[in-house]
Amino acid sequence: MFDGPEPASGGPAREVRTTCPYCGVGCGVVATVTADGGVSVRGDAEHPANRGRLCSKGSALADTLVPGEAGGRLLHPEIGGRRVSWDTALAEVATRFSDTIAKHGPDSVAFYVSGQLLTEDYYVANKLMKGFIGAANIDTNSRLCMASSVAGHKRGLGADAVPGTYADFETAKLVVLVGSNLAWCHPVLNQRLLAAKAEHGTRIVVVDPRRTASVDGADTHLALQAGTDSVLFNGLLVHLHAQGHMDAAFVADHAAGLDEALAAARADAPDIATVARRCKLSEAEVAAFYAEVATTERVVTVYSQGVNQSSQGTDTVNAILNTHFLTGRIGRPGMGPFSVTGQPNAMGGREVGGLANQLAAHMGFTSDEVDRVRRFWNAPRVADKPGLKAVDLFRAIEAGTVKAVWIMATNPAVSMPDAGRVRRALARCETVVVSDCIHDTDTGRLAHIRLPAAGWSEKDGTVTNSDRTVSRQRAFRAFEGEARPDWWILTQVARRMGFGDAFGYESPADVFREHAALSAFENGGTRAFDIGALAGIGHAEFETLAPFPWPWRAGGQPEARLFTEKRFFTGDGRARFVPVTTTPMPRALADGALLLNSGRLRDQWHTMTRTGLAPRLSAHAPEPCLDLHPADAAARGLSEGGLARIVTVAGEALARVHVTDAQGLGTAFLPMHWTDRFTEACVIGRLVDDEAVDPHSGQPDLKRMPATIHPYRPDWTAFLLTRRPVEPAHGGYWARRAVAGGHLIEMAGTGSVPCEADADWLPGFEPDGAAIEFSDTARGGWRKAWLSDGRLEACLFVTADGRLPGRSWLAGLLAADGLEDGARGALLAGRAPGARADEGRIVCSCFSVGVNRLIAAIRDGGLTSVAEIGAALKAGTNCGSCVPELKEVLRHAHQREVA
Ligand SMILES: Nc1nc2c(c(=O)[nH]1)N[C@H]1C(S)=C(S)[C@@H](COP(=O)(O)OP(=O)(O)OC[C@H]3O[C@@H](n4cnc5c(=O)[nH]c(N)nc54)[C@H](O)[C@@H]3O)O[C@H]1N2
Ligand SMILES: Nc1nc2c(c(=O)[nH]1)N[C@H]1C(S)=C(S)[C@@H](COP(=O)(O)OP(=O)(O)OC[C@H]3O[C@@H](n4cnc5c(=O)[nH]c(N)nc54)[C@H](O)[C@@H]3O)O[C@H]1N2
Ligand code: SF4
Ligand SMILES: [Mo]
Repeated sequence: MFDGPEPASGGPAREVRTTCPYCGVGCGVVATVTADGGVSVRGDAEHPANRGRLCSKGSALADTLVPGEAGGRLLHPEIGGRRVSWDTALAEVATRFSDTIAKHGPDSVAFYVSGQLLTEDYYVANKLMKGFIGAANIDTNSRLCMASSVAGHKRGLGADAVPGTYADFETAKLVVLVGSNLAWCHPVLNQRLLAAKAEHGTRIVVVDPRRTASVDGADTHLALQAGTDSVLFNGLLVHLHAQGHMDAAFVADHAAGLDEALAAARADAPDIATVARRCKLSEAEVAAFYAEVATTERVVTVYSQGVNQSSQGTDTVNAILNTHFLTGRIGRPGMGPFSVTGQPNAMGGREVGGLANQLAAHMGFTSDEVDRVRRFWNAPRVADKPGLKAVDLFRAIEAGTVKAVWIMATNPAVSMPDAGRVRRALARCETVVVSDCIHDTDTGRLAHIRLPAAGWSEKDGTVTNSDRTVSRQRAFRAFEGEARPDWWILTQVARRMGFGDAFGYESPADVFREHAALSAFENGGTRAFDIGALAGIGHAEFETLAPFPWPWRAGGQPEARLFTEKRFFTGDGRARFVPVTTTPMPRALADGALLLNSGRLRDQWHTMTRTGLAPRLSAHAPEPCLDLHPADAAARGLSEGGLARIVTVAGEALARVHVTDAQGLGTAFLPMHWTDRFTEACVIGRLVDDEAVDPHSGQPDLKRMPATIHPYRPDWTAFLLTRRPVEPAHGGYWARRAVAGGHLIEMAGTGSVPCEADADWLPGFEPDGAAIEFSDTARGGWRKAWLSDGRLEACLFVTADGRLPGRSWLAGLLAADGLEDGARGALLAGRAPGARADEGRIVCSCFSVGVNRLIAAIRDGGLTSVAEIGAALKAGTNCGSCVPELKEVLRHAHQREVA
């Protein structure tokens, strides 16, 4: 058995340098482990990505390291829900896969993996499937994330390579954020950008249908109609060309295809008036943007999911690249197209070939490449054609042609479009294996075999961030329970399938060395990804490996910037202009329907399996909220804080309503994070269908789903504070979040007020201790609290008139060891005598400052700026992620005063 890291046992505190497991910024983290095993984290001042900074999620990393079952960890392998030994589980996986292949051929099995695997895990998974099983049915959640950028890069640059480095954000004069909410999704990079702006006035333009937190730091917001980015950039190409802003030497000597691209752009976006009309912007806005780009040499165009997650994502990427080729703004400091990657190792996955249409080390499926990889791996049957992309893969599972699937480090029952179909497909699949660190995930519930994976702090290997910097993730805690790293699990299964000779790895360093060697194998400068300098790296060197950007060719130096010589990875070395024609909306929008957009919140990570454990991260957005424009809300009889039912052709959901003019008219926004584990069905994947995918990248269109929205009018509302999680079953609305010491569950329903005798509305809810209760006949409800050994075990407040006390004080009691004098008597009133007002929703998660306290301080203290708020309450003075919201609160508090 592989033992892994040493547990902390006595001795002085030690510090370990590692990398944050969340976003693609890839910040360096220094973890300090004390003698008793306690962990604290700080930003690594020596890491080139963050130079000491961390955002709210990175700062709260230690809070998510909750040991054992309380942390929700999957601690042991399971078959059919019963604990088994590793040996039994590994043998079962190997046998089931081998048998299926023997009966139905290699294409009847599949892996669905993730940008949250380490490069070493990813390499082994890809090698096993494409080299030894002999099919290319391994795809990754990067299909939902970066696939359009990959395809766009390959068409334009000849290789999937981000040209620049983060330093370009600081040396640019103009940074254009297209479909990227950098402030929430890449917060440390955003902080670097804002620091540069403060220093030398970098101009920032945000192109996004919503007014996001990123707009707060920007000079201009182009709130264009969703899906019209390609019109905007086609128009820009036409404008730059017409106004003589072409770098003629670059275009003549280093690019190809301008005429065709220009012709297509002219047909799509002949003039500013047409662009303005199609994008629903004013002509003045478009003209000003074009003039600024035309007259600024150092322009960085940053793009992310607003571009990628679209049925024309690849074309939009190329429309952006085209403008950089025309002006020769690439391969030079402070300029270039810049795809910011989402997951910590989205890039690593692309390097090893984790997508079904790649082979390995930036190679595809030409016969030369297949032959090269076959010789390097000494593999019997390397796949010679692409495999199924995510949407098709799950459809094949549904159709029964894929009979065994192994899902690693991703939660497709939530994150895939048409997640209802994905769940049905998995429910009927003969063999579903799920490797995850968390026990109870929506996907894990559908598994036959569950394998406990080592998580961040226990795993060891490398990740690559958005600017191609490879960093080490290092282990500093012992494996939880029997959890083991993914590369080890895969290696063990490969050996049991009879491929032991090719899977002799005993450590991540063994895998990394081979990966580095393959990247250089018969490369000769033809493939961008080459880290041949590390092909002979020893264990000790791997331990101390400092962050470096690729390529790092044998005998050379790491190259932070690509294309400095203006040579691209196309056969003739020229960059390729690609003609782009904007396609119509992929789905018809019926009368009264809104376009449902989806994306991320500041403090949650995807399906919340880890960030959902941290009370301080869950306080920022306690419930799933649907953002609506005031006019759209009014037209539907919806108001702030009410509940909405969202209906699409794929499914339904319930969410809390947030009315805001940041949301464009005719559109709505729902966060992607909530799962069945945290709410009564507000799973984003159940609302978005899988009909619209990009023809080049296979990336689904996730941000433009027609939806009708109706009020949900409950007859009763309630909340429950409890030490143990509960999943209500009353058929109405509920949402759970972590609070210190337990869980807070908000509920609402129709019909008669549930009474205590209704046993099944709170299945499994059996609090310890003695109860005190109060029947609130005036409000048609009741309140009850359970106390044991002088501490609060649970309390339940139910009302028919919608009025309930604030939750902060009661939640605080759950965290406390015992009740203070007077608290017991005040319990069922829900508020301590003389206590200060309820904190309300938490805005600053670093110092737990809520919206109610902010408003009171602004009013009572006459505060007028974020700096004054910081001085008075500390809010906004640590990671700074909440500054845009502090400004919003200031604005609203003052507006209300005026009104
Ligand atoms: N806090 C947090 N940070 C994260 C993550 C997380 O879960 N939580 N996940 C990480 C991952 S994997 C990823 S991929 C990144 C994603 O990072 P982002 O791409 O920045 O995040 P999203 O919120 O998905 O989408 C960005 C924006 O696209 C806009 N948009 C929608 N449609 C259009 C359109 O047609 N045109 C334009 N121009 N914009 C449009 C949306 O309004 C949204 O504001 O974030 C990473 N960082
Ligand atoms: N509608 C809509 N849908 C979307 C998006 C959107 O914007 N809108 N965004 C899409 C994008 S960009 C992405 S990246 C996806 C993300 O979607 P998912 O990949 O499904 O989301 P996660 O919650 O990050 O799932 C990761 C899982 O891996 C587990 N895990 C973490 N570390 C490890 C490890 O080391 N080993 C193993 N075996 N397991 C581990 C976690 O506990 C968690 O269960 O969602 C996509 N879906
Ligand atoms: S910016 Fe991204 S990588 Fe850096 S601390 Fe925050 S989540 Fe982690
Ligand atoms: Mo992503």
